Amino acid sequence: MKRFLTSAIVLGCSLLVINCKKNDDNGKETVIRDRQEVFNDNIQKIEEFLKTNKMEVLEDGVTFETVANEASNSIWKQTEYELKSITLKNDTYNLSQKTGKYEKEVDNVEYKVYYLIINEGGGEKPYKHDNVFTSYAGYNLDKTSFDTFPFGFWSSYPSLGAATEIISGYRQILQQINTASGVTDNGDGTYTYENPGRVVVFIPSGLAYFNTSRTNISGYAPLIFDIKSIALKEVDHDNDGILDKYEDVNNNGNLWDDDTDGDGKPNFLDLDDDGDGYTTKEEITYTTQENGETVKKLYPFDEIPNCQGGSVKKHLDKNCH
Ligand SMILES: [Ca+2]
Ligand SMILES: [Ca+2]
Ligand SMILES: [Ca+2]
Ligand SMILES: [Ca+2]
Repeated sequence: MKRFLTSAIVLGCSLLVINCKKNDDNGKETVIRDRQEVFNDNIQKIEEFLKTNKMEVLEDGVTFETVANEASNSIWKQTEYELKSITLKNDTYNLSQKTGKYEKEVDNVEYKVYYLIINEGGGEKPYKHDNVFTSYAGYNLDKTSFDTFPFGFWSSYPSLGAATEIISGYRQILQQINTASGVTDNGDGTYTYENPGRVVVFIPSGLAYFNTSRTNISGYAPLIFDIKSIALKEVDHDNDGILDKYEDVNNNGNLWDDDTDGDGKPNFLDLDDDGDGYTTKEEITYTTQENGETVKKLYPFDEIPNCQGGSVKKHLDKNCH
């Protein structure tokens, strides 16, 4: 049984794992190395690390110790936890100060990410846009710890209110493990959780801070995280009454490419999805009688009607409202 504090959820940009955006207009230019070249260099260092270190799993965090190249107890060769890898793309979008629109980071690299599942977790796997409560310990490849956050924090993709956006590699690996099986509100500002998912992941810098250095982290450095996944919340980013998961109109797993009215704001961030001048929330509201009074309600997603003669739900069809 583990405890965490709710007060830990409100955080500024001092927390290392958070993907704080650099100020665009400070006039300083950084020489940026080629992303593919940096990845090639990073993955070589990561694989060398895996082959020449063993790992011990502690209750909170891990320790590494140098062993002979490809020794049977190296992370590369050991069999206690399966060493897995996955190919991930950088899915970071930034709000452009020039156009006022979200634009995807230009990055075509296919990143190989190594990870070991320490515990599957007894809860659910998060959807990419869910808010997730996680805790972590973070290490550099020189085995120094750059940061730990044992109490945990809420993250969001993209950032929403007090829940901050985290680096792409951290966020995406959460989809490989489950949250805790149960979280109990103790009523005193603390919660208790059981059987959280836990993963140790080796993240190339292109899915972390890339050229930006941070306290205890150098530019272009790959990072190691030991992460516990504790809880998730489904999100309605634009608070229009439709959960993010229902705003993937073309059903391709990517919410950024669904922009029904073509105004540059994807539906999950657009208050008026079809651009007819009536907000989505207004369009999915109906009135009914309850105890002799007229009340307003929102249709559950499945029950939102089409326009007469239409083929899509009315909030996506500008021919009616
Ligand atoms: Ca929504
Ligand atoms: Ca889509
Ligand atoms: Ca739109
Ligand atoms: Ca509308």
